[in-house]
Amino acid sequence: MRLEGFRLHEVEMPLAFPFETSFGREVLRRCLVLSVESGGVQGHGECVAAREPLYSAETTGTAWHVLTEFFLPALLGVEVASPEEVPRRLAGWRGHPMAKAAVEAAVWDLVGRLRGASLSRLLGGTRPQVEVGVSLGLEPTLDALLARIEAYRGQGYRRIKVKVKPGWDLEVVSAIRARFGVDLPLSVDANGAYGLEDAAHLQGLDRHGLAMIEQPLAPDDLVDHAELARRLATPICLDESIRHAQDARQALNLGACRVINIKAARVGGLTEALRIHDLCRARGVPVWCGGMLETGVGRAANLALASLPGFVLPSDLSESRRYYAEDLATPPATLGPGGRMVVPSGPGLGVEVREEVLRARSLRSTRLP
Ligand code: OSB
Ligand code: MG
Repeated sequence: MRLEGFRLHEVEMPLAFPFETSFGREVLRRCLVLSVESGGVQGHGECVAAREPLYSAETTGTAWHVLTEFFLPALLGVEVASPEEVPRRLAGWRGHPMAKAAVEAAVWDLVGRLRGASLSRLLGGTRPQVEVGVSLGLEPTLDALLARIEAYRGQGYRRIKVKVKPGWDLEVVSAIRARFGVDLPLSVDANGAYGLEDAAHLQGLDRHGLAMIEQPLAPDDLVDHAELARRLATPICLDESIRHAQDARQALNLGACRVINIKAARVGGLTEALRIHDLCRARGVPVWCGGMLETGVGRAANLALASLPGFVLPSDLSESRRYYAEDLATPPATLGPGGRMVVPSGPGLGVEVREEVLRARSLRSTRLP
């Protein structure tokens, strides 16, 4: 298919609940929505880069820049045989994985729609439904967090993940265990807030039977993660540290983690996400699909990815209403019985973009040609 045109929107979406991590609090979420057109059919991809470079170095601004100056002009009018060709054509430009992933996602959606195949099927998904968990931000008080957990547990989420940071960790996990018992599937995510000097402190988590501790140390500290792993009984899961399949292989060889959180956006696209999935599956390493507070556009792609056979742990995929009062895509993602979410089976992403919401939330837009 020939990539005949692109349209890019920067949108601002009010979050249904503010989301706070060790690096900051989000109330309004910025992201980009990219559309690609071929033969009168459109594919859509979300760029999850945030307003500020906190989770990683990319921002909506840097993504806008590299997309409009480099990536989209290089692909405009180009004939591509398959979505895997997108990362190959963009490989000469270093970095900017979230911007690259958005282009690739839009092309996957386009290909699915042109062929009448769901993204899950194109990727090799094997499950019509996936088990999901919920990721809870830092809360002003412990009581507020416990109330949130109570509510989400009642809705059926299969695993609760709570954000932690120095000063908001051991007591929080103790209180959750005291209130909900040892059987509640529970994990913590530090977004790199600790150092190896905190190893003895983090050992205090071991008695709580956590499913995992996600990204305890800084993204670059693969060697220190391996050292920490030797000192902890709690399995380490890496998120920010894994930028591509090479990182995944080296992290596993070093013993830096036992679980990997796969985010297609963090690793430069779905093709690289598949490589990590295949590597982990071959080595018997469990993976799950991470989230970046995506709108319905990005979440539909995450659901398709999470339907692959190696995604054996509950993914960070919550219902639309957990994130947005008014989502960008329809139908909204909802939780079914047993804490499962249905993987869209329609062509491509299997959801439709609500153009009126996209336009209403748009801060700026551009098109090529
Ligand atoms: O570290 O997994 C993370 C959200 C924004 C940035 C980083 C992370 C997260 C989440 C939210 O944990 C997961 C979700 O989308 O529900
Ligand atoms: Mg994380």
